[in-house]
Amino acid sequence: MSWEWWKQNFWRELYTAPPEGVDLESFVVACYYVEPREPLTLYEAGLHIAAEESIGTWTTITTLKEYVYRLAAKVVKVEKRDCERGYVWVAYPLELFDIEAGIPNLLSIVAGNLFGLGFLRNVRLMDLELPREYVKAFKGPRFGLEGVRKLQGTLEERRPHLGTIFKPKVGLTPADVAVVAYEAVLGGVDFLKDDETLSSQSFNSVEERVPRVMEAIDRAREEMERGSEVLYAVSVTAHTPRLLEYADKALEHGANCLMVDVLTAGFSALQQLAEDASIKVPLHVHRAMHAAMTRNPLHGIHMKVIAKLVRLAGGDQLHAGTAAGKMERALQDVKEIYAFLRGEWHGLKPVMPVASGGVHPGLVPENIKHLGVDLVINAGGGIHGHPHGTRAGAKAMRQAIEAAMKGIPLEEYAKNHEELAEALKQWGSKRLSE
Ligand code: RUB
Ligand code: CA
Repeated sequence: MSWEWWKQNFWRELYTAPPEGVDLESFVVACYYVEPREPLTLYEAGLHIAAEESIGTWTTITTLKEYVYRLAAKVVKVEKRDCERGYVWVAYPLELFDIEAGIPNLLSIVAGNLFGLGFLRNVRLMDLELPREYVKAFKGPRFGLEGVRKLQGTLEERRPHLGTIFKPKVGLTPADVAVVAYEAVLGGVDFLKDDETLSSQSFNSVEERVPRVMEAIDRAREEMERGSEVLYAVSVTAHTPRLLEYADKALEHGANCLMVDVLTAGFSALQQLAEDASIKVPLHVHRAMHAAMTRNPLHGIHMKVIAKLVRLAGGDQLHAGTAAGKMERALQDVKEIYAFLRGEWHGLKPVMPVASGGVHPGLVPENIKHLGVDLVINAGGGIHGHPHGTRAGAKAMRQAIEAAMKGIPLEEYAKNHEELAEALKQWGSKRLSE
């Protein structure tokens, strides 16, 4: 059988199916943006992806038996945008996956070798449709959006939660971090978190900082007679055995939330935390390193896919981008990711999105306008950079949230809210053109 014959006939047939021939209940469907190198067409590029990631390779092989054909991935749709550049949908039969092997196996197939194929100039996994049977094999978030709201007493009020990140991100002693926590809670934050580069360094170990921060939170809550919980997400990011050790230590010392950098620690580490029956606290998911995969619009993996995987793995809160802030973003994408996190998905609980990165009071109304109120609005510099310190900074953020919720322009609200007025003087405010 010549290569030419294979390519033109059998190959196409094996790796192609009409969309109506694919039952969405028994296929995983991946959408890729593809830029093939000449002379490959978009459709042929799709065939190569389907072959490489299921039962084929670069040439015909003598070991391929007929009974294996049922596992061939299928190109089900091709949509050209510009010459041979465009979108290809590849349907992978469910039997191809070891569902019990979970996310690593899923990614090795739908996001594996294909990224390195030399005849593709660029290729980006845009989205992943998973059948019910696949999703149902995962427990998903234990608390989710409503569970976190319930824990924090905002089921009725439904305002955004205000969060802060300790800054500087590393270096402060546990005693100084506790002072920052105390001030932030008095200023009105609902949520405190370690930054993504902190784990349990010599200058600030988990066992030293957790009891101090928890004590500071309790002291502040008592002073202000605040009944509802303030969560502190302790970063336990580490290689898995160490991560589990940190999680144990944090919980022993009273931690009420854990944080993991999901892309550096791995989806499996997150899932292990989520499925450990002894861990009865929400999991806050940071996405440091995501932009290496998500930022280039032509290559890599779309953040929407990462969001789906985090929901499968059991994250309760996920950094999902801002409408206005310091990190690169496309607003429409951010909105779609938020909609996915909060929407119905085969019965898995919704995830609480987190808007973070360069947020300050002047940006709060735009974030609420575009992203709604079911989220955590996080500010590090935008709180601790307030000219009158952390407590005033947190107050200014709360005032900005109140103003936005009441539909009152910030400048107007600042007339009788001095912390907000100071913050606006420092950083101004911003309206998006959209
Ligand atoms: C923000 C911060 C977070 C970023 C990450 O600090 O420390 O790590 O939110 O970005 P600051 P993303 O408020 O001082 O800018 O949330 O987009 O993953
Ligand atoms: Ca950070």
